[in-house]
This record gives sequence, structure tokens and C-alpha cells, in this order.
Amino acid sequence: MRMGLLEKLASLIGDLADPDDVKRVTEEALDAGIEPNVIVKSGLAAGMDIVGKKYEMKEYFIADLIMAATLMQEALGIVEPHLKGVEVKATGRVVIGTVKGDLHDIGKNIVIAMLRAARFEVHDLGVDVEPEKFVRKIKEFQPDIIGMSALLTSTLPEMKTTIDAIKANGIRDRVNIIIGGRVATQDYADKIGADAYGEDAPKAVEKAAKLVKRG
Ligand code: B1M
Repeated sequence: MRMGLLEKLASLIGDLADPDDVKRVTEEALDAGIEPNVIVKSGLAAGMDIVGKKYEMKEYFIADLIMAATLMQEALGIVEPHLKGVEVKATGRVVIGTVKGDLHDIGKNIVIAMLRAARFEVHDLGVDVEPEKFVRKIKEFQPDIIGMSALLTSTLPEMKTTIDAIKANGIRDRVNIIIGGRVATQDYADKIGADAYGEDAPKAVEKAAKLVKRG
């Protein structure tokens, strides 16, 4: 039943089905008691992976990616109020954005929803965020943590560029830096001197809490 609903949800998104069907099965999954995090990961995001593969195979085009994003956002609207967040017993202020040149924000928005559910104060800078804007917002909000998201191989280096800009402004020791998104890895985080890598939204919250506790 559980797997059936999650698989059904993934394939509905993968097939760019009617939004009402996607919403109905998302609600059925919640009603069946499947944890919201699992619905996001094994249902919705799994569906986006199918879409991504079809795009790579040239079966889908940009318009289909946009359609998939709309489906995902509608389903997320149903799931997000139920995202409980991880029990982290720590809180802090986070400034987060998708790096320069990158317009993908669905994953970042899930991270934000989960951080907020865990009682972090989050300032969302949106997408295509220039390094200078991250720097300005660190000065303005004095966050404990800066979060950067990237989904494109071509925009991944912007994470390093942003960290370099933060260093050049002499404020690197004021913030912890956490990176994530499809193309980010722990190795890359180590290489560019980020403090943590969040493989998914729950992990991002866990790592953020650890960083805040560490001070
Ligand atoms: Co684009 N796209 N896209 N796209 N798109 C990908 C990423 C791609 C993998 C598809 C593919 O080819 N298989 C591919 C990138 C290949 C690469 O570079 N390695 C790709 C491409 C090529 C492109 C364009 C270049 C296409 C073109 O124009 N020719 C273009 C680029 C535009 C740009 O950014 N400048 C483009 C455009 C788009 C749309 C705008 C149409 C749309 C995005 C809409 C939106 O975000 N509002 C879109 C979509 C929908 C996708 C796919 C299909 C789905 C992305 C998604 O939402 N995934 C995607 C294929 C895929 O990912 N399977 C694809 C679900 C989401 C929940 O996962 O974002 O990874 P994700 O987030 C996870 C974790 O990564 C993590 O937590 C999240 C939840 O657990 N996480 C963090 C994310 N951020 C984090 C931050 C953290 C910690 C964890 O700490 C701060």
C-alpha cells in the first residue's frame, strides 16, 4: 500500500499527469500515514528524477520541466504544512539562496520549509543569487548560517566564488556555510571549505543544528 502509493505518485509526476490526480494521490499518501519526508523523497522527488531522465533522453523538453515543476509545487503545497522538521533542539538564523546562474528552487524551498518547521529563522534570497548579495545579506542579517543550493554542473563553481567573496570581505569567521543541491557533494564541500553538506532537506536541518550548537 505504502510503496504502491509512492510509486504511483512518482509515476504520475514522471508522466506529467493531471494535477488533480497528483494532488489526490498526495493526499491519499498523507491519509495512509506515510511520513511527509518520505512522500517528498520517494514520491515527489523520485517523480522529478523520472522527468529528468526523460529530458536527458530527449523525450521531454523545457516546457515539460516547467510542467513538472508546477506539479511538484502543487503537491508540495499539500505536504509542506505537515513537514514536522527534525527534532533538533537548536535554532538560529539562516540566509539561503540558489547560486548565481541557477534558477532551480524546489529543493531549496523544501529545505527552507523544514528549517522553519524546526524553528530556524530563514531569510530566502531566492534564485540566481550573486556572491555580492550573499555578502550584503550576511552584513544585514548577521546569520549563523549561509545556505547555498545548486542543481547545475555549470553553477556549482559559484559556491566557491561566493565563499571567496565572503572571505574577501573578512566575514568568513562570522558564518557557517552549508551547501546542497543535486550537484553538490561532501567532497566538494570539503574542497571549497564549506562547513557542511546537506544531502537532502532533513540532513540539511540536522547539520544546521549541529553547526549552531557548535557556535
Ligand atoms: Co532543470 N535541470 N534545467 N529545470 N531540472 C535538472 C537539474 C537536470 C538534472 C535535468 C537532467 O538533465 N536530467 C539538468 C542539470 C544537469 C547538470 O547540469 N548536471 C537540468 C538542466 C540541464 C536545466 C537547463 C539548463 C535546461 C535548459 O535550459 N537547457 C535549465 C537551466 C536553467 C537555470 O537554472 N539557469 C533548467 C531549467 C529547469 C526549470 C526552470 C524548467 C525547472 C526548475 C523549476 C524550479 O526549480 N522552480 C527544472 C527542473 C524541474 C528540473 C528537474 C527535472 C527537477 C529539479 C527538482 O526540482 N528536483 C531536474 C532533474 C532532477 O533533479 N531530477 C533538472 C526535486 C528537488 C526536491 O530536488 O532540488 O535536488 P533537489 O533538492 C533536494 C536535495 O538536492 C537537497 O534537498 C532537496 C530535498 O531533499 N537540497 C539541499 C537542495 N538544495 C539544498 C541546499 C542545502 C541542503 C540540501 O543546503 C543549503
